[in-house]
Amino acid sequence: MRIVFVGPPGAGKGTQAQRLKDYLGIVHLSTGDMLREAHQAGTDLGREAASYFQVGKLVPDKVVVGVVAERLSKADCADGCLFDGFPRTVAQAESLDAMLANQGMPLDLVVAIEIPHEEVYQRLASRGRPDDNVATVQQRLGQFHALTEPLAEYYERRGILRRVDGTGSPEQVFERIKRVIELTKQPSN
Ligand code: B4P
Repeated sequence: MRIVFVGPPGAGKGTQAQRLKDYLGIVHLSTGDMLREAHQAGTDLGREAASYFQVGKLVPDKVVVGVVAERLSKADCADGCLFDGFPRTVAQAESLDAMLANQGMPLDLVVAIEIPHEEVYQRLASRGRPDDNVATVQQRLGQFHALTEPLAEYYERRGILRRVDGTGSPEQVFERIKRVIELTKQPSN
C-alpha cells in the first residue's frame, strides 16, 4: 500500500508512522527526518532546509520533492511506502502524483490525523525539539492552515481521504488508524 499521513505539527504523524510501518511491513519515508538528517550531515541541502524548518517555515517544494524522488526511486519502495509529512502543499501532492504515475503505483489512502491546537502546544512543549518553542509552533500552525489544509479537499475529491481523531493515547489513535487501513484493504472500497 501507499499511504500518506497528513496533519498539523505534533498530530502524531511520526509516532503513528513508526507503528504502522511495522504493522504493514512497508518503508517509512519521513521528510522531516530526512531534512534533519541532511542538516546533521552538514550538506548544502541540509543547511538550506534548516534555514526554513528552524523558523517554522515549510522547506521549498523543489527541495523536498527532490529528496523524496531520490528516496522513492530505491527498490525497497516498490512494495509500499508510508509518506509521513509529505506532501504538505498542493504542489507537492501534484509532484507525488506524477512520481507515482511514472512508476505505475497508485496512492491508496490519505490519513488526516486531527487534533485541537491547544493539544499541539502541550505535546510539543513536552517534546522540546529546537523547533518546538511557542513562536515556531505558531508559525508552523500558520503554515499548516495556509498551505497544507487545502490538501484535504484535493484528496477528498479523489475519494481517498480518511479523517482520524488524533486525541487520546498513541495506542488508541493507532487502533483507529488500523480500522481505516483494514477498511481500505477490503475490495469493496
Ligand atoms: P516533521 O518532522 O514532519 O514534524 P511534526 O509535524 O512536528 O511532527 P509529527 O506530527 O510527526 O509529530 P510527532 O509524531 O513527532 O516536520 C518538521 C519540519 O520539517 C516542518 O515544520 C517543516 O519545516 C519541515 N518539513 C517536513 N516535511 C516537509 C515537507 N513535505 N515540505 C516542507 N517542509 C517540510 O509527535 C509530536 C510529539 O507528540 C511527540 O513528543 C510525541 O511523543 C507526542 N505524541 C504523539 N502522539 C501522541 C498522543 N497520542 N498523545 C500524547 N502525545 C503524543
